[in-house]
Amino acid sequence: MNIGITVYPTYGGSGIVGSELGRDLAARGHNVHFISSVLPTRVTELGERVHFHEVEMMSYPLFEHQPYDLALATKMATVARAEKLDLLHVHYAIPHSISAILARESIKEKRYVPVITTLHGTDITLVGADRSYLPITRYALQQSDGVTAVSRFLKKATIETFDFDDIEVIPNFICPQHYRRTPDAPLRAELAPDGEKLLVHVSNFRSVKRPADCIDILAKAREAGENVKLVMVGDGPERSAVFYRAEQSGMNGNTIFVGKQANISDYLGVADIFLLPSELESFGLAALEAQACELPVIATRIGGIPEVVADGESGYLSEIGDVEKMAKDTIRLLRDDEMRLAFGKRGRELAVERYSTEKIIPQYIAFYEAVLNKTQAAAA
Ligand code: GMT
Repeated sequence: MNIGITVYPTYGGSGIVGSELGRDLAARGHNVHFISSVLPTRVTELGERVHFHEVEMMSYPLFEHQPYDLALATKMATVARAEKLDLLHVHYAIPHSISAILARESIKEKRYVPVITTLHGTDITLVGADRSYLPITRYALQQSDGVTAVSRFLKKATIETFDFDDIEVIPNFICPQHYRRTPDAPLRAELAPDGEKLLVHVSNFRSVKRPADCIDILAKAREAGENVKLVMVGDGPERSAVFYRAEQSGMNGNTIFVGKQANISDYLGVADIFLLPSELESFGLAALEAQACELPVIATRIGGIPEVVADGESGYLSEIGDVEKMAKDTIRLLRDDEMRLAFGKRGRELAVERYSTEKIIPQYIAFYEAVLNKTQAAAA
């Protein structure tokens, strides 16, 4: 197949999923065309089967905001015709699915290019549900030729908010060869030179991730006598607030901010426990990546997280903001090596059994085929 993929190209779960899906499809012999403003972060190599088409935008003084959606639609239509795309697969509904639908409609006399929209989370729960976007998001869902969601939770939220239920749940995935434990890597000694245990948090430091809760968990663990450090991976609007919290609670000497990292698995592979105290998470890709690296996960019981983290088996779930319980669970796992390792092993088992690329990518391919058959039958 010739597949067009659009994602938000910077850091963020939906961009990672769309990029890794494209890479995997190319490895399976499909031709993948990324259409985006810049090369998506995880697409490091272009090649015979992986192409990149940059969305160009003219700047004009009349525009207070650049109409990216239109420039994207134009690029999608141009690429669809030139590269004979079989379908356009967009990640994150706003505005990608509307741009794709515009592109499809603008060229449909010449070639009908079905649009598949994958919902990731805030495109439904936060942004899409806002009155300013709700009607157009519902229209985008209705007009897409196929819609997938990354969790059962997100499907349910979409039905409730948009009264739209023709949705296939295809969960996020990891490559088990890439995400694995590497406890003897030199990075472990660099981060924990005195044999400390390592907690790790990975996010884009937005307020929904509640990254400052990680500092509170660390502080409580250290108060309880644990020789432990916290590694904060990523960057975003909350970073200075988190830094301040670390300073205020005297934790700055035990917290290492490493910023954005291209290879998250380097950090997950050498750590001991993963912290994800989010307020909102439709799937929790970071938790899945951590489990694949055999890290027990301390997270909140929200959104799609209970579908990914088995409470009491591969981690512990708590209510939002309950740092007391999260710290207690963290301390229990820090003190009991056998239990921590068993949780890690169970997490890896779940990640590989349920969410490996081998299992999930064929589900996308089958979905593409079903949508193509449906649209071809409708045209005949
Ligand atoms: O969080 C967002 O605003 C969007 C999105 C992103 O691009 O990071 O995150 C969502 O998609 C991820 C990949 O499917 C999920 O793992 C995240 O749970 C989800 N974030 C939220 O629902 C807050």
